[in-house]
Amino acid sequence: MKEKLEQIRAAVESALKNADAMEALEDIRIKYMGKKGELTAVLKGMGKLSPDERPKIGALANEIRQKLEREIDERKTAIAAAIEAKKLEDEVIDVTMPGRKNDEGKLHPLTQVMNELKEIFMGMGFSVADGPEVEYDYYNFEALNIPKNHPARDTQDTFYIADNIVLRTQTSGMQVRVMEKTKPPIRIIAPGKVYRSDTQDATHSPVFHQIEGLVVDKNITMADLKGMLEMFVKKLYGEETRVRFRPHHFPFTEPSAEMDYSCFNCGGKGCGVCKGEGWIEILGCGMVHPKVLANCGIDPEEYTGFAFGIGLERIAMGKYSINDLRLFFENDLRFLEQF
Ligand code: 2U9
Repeated sequence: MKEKLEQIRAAVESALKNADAMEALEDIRIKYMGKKGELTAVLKGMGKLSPDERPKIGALANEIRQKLEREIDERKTAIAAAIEAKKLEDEVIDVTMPGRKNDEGKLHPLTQVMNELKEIFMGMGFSVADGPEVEYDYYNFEALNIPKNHPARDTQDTFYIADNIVLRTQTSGMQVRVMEKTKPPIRIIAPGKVYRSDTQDATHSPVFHQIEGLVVDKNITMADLKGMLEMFVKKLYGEETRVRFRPHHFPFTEPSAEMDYSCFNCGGKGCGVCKGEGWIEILGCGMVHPKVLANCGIDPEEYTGFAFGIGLERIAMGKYSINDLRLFFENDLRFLEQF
C-alpha cells in the first residue's frame, strides 16, 4: 500500500512537470483525485488494512493528497497569471485613438410628428384614447351614421376581415366606445393607423395615420371648434399662421368643414409648397351629427360636440418637404437617418 502511494506521488509529480495548461492540470486532478481516481481508490481501500497499519498509511495518504492538491492549485494560479500577463502584453490599448461612433437610433418621422401633435392636444386638455385596428362594422361605420349602402363602405375602399369586421378606415370607433361609457364632458384624441384599399402611389397608401379628436359637452358650438383648431395650428406652425374654413360634407358631422392654414413657407403669397394657392389643407372637422350622439347614448338635446380628423402623412410631407408618401413605409435607412 505504501509503495502504491509513493508510486502515485511520483507519477503525479512527473505529470505535473509536463502540464502547462489548465486543462492538463484538471485532467491530472481527475485521474488521481477524482471520484474514480487512483488515489481515491487507495483511500477507499483503507478499510481492508489491519488496525495498526491503518493510521500510518492513512496519514501518508492524506499527506500525499494535500500536497498534490496544493501543488495543482499553485500550478493553476501560476498558469492563470501567465495567461493574464500574455494577454496584457498582446493587447496594447492606445487611449489616444479616436473612439468608434455608435449608430444612434431615431424615432420614425411619422412618430415624431405624431408625438408633436399629441403633445399639443394634451396641452389643450385632451386625453388619448386607444383601441383596436381590427374593428366591428358597427363602430367603424354604423354608429357614425354611415349606413349599409353608403359609398364610403365600398369594398374598394375597405378591407373586410369578415362580414361585420373590417380593418378600421378611421379611428372614430374609439371615440364611439368612449362616448358609450362616459358621461360628458369628453375631450379626447384618437391617434393611430388606419387602412384603406387604395392603390399605392405618391399620395396614397393602404395604411396611413390619423389623429381624430372629439369634444362633447353642454353648449359646445362651432365657435369652440374654430377657436380650438386655430389655436392648434398656431401652436404647430407659429402664431402668425392664419386659418380658413371651407364647407364640406361628412356623414358623421353636420355642419362639416375642411380647414386650410396659410402656407408656412410663403405666409400666404403663393409658392411651390402650396402650389401657388397660399393655403394648405390640414384637417376635416364638424359638429358631431345628432344621430351619432344618440347612437352613442348621449342626448343631443342636452349635449353638443365637435370632431376633427387629421392625416399625419400629409403634415409630415409638408414639414419635411417629402413628395412621395411611400418613403415613410419602405424603412430605407438612407431616408430614415435624415430625421
Ligand atoms: C365621432 C364623431 C365624429 C371625425 C372626423 C374628419 C372630419 C376628417 C379625414 C382627415 C384626413 C380623414 O385621414 S383623413 O383622410 N377626417 O376629415 N374626421 S370629422 O369625426 C368624428 C369622429 C368620431 C364619434
